[in-house]
Amino acid sequence: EWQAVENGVGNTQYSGQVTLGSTASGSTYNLTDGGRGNHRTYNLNRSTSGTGTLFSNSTDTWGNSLPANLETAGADAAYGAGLTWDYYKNVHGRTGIRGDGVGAYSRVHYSSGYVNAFWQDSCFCMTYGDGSGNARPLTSIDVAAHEMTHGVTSVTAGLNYSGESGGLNEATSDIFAAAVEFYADNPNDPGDYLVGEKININGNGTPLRYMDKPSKDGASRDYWSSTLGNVDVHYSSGPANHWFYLISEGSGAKTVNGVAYDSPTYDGLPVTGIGRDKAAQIWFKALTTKFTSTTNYAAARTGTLAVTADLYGADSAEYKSVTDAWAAINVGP
Ligand code: ASN
Ligand code: ZN
Repeated sequence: EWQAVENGVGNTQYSGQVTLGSTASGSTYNLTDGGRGNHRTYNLNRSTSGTGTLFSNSTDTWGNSLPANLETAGADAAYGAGLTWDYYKNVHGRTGIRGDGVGAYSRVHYSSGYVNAFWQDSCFCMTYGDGSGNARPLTSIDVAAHEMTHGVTSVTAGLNYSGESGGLNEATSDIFAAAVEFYADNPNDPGDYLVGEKININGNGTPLRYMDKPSKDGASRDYWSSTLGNVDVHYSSGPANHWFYLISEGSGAKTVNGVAYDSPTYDGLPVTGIGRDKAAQIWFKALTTKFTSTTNYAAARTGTLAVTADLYGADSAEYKSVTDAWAAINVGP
């Protein structure tokens, strides 16, 4: 059946009023993003299996910012997926998670009081809980980009989700979560090097993770050590998140979009930032051309240096900063 590609209005919880891609079939609008590979957004309505129902209505206006209604989480999830689609397409030339122009799908309102979100290769889909207590639905831009990036990692490097490669897998999701949030340039959710700052996951207003100094969360590692592969992948991501912050912004104290950072180095030596756009380009190229399922921190260093030499030359300032940033997290030659 013919479906017309439409632009609807999303009244989101985290990002204000936004444009959402939809499709029209007769007098019914569906939250199927016709301009982005037909990425679909479903309402699980507290179920934990299947796809529930595709969000649809007769107005093409989705959600209510506050108080949120059942469509609101759908609007936020659809917006985050659309931004992530646009980021990979417009910045890295990758159309869709597989690069084949085909969308995935999102499911919101998973279970009750569920404080997490996840990607599954098996359904090529991502799923969001509603949070519980003070924690809000997990449908912020950075969480959406984090989960969708798990799909990209899976079909490219395929980094195994344990040991050091698991930490690099998690860091890849946090790195592109930050990159997408900056790309979005949404005044309601300005770009930052924090993960999950909008969802109040700890109930006290603090974010889930900090890229400038990962140990601020009380569990993540700041630096590589020989025991790094023994900790949870959401903590062994710390040194690579820290690397990304350092290579983007440089070491020491800095304020970006009103957020104050202070990034230390293992060797006590300074790192000069090259900007997050170049940093993201280096990580994306390494992820898609150098990293494999078993890449560890030492191999990630080698891979990023190889692509930096390709992009900027081995005598470049960029190459020196990439080298310095790895040394700053205790990964050396
Ligand atoms: N939200 C978590 C993540 O994407 C879910 C998990 O532990 N896999 O990393
Ligand atoms: Zn993850």
